[in-house]
Amino acid sequence: MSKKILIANRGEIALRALRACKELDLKTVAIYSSGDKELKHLRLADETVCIGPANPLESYLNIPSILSAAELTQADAIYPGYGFLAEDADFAERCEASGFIFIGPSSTVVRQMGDKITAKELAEKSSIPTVPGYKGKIPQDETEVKKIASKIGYPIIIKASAGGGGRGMRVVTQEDELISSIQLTQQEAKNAFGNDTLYFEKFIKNPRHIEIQIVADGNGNAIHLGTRDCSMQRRHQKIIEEAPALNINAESLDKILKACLDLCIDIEYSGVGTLEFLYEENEFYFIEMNTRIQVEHPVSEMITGFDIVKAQLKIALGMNMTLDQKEIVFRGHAIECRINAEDPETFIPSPGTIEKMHPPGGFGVRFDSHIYSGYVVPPYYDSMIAKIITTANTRESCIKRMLSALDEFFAIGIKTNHSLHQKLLQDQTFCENKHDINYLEGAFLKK
Ligand code: MV4
Repeated sequence: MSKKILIANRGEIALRALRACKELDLKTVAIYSSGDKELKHLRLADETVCIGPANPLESYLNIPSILSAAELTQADAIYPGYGFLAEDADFAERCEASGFIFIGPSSTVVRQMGDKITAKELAEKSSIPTVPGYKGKIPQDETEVKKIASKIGYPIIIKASAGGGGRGMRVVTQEDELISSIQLTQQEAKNAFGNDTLYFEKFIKNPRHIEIQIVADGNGNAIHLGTRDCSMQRRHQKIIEEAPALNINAESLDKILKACLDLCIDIEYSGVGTLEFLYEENEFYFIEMNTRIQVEHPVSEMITGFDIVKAQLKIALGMNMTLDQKEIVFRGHAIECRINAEDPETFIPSPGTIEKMHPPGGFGVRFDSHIYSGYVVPPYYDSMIAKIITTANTRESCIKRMLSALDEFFAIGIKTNHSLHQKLLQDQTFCENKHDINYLEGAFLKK
């Protein structure tokens, strides 16, 4: 009997997951909110269940509603995708407790990595370099705290242990701002996460954001699919990602990759995951680990030919698969442009009807999207509507191919960031691969 997967997400990643299920002869249940009746993957799924109103709090974030849909359809496993409940340890735990397979690592590992202090400690135990700082209990005594901060050296960054992805952090440049910054960050962390535990790090000023994709089976086998460079971002939203990251010190990369695999083995990691690093002056600094599939996974797939989503399903369902690093062959380069329904200058979301659209195509062009002519982009969710991925032998030819793909692609009726991508791909700093995490919001937009 073939297993049944409930896809607990929407948009392009729900479609991506559905395609992978079909290839593995798995049955599918697509859940949707009442604001999402026109989603493409609903027409392709074996069963569909409306789980609530358009408001994500009442649908895609509504755990009882999702578990009811899984009961009702007798699903075996739940695919969380990214965003929504993908890294919610309570959700993973409740799936497990209700007898459903959570397609991802164990709720224990999701919880450990969700706590950024614990994540850092686990990384250090497996010899992964982290940002120098302080992660004990922050003392009440002001002189003590000041001592700790000056030992690290200003500027420092205060982070909430329950934060991550850019939430709950504050940079402190001098001692007279330290105490008030701690109080502010603590209060914000308490309000946002119900947990006010903080830690300190040296603030890395102009790093690149490099990440490593791993795949592990929880049984002593782990492989990596190399690096991605995700430095082109605005307000913690990545805009362009590529694989592999170029101009990385080969010796330190080799060490880091090995340490990442050691971590996976040490914590019995099961599923796919991403270790995030800041990279500056030939040094890697681990910051966080994501225990989910990421938006930018296609660029790693394109340079390895390894289907990351299929691997998630196979590992979680205990299907036969081998994870052998020797079988992973890296070839060429890949770039992804995230197409958002938003104003290219103000970045204000622009939902509405896509009156007409044409996807790009051709050799080395991949279009991961749920949109079609006549589709209405709802206002309730993330504004990303498509991902264009190009693959070629070199970074330079990838950029050329992307410019051509962007020329082909159009979606009228809504505003998109199409023109921003065209500008970025012709930008000298980007073309020379000299941008860092501050470039887009800083030098580029101030031009
Ligand atoms: C930092 C940092 C500089 N120094 N930590 C932001 C998201 C979260 N994952 C960690 N982040 C940062 N941590 C130290 N010690 C700068 C950032 C940061 C950042 C990191 C990656 C990608 C984009 C970013 C944008 C602003 C700040």
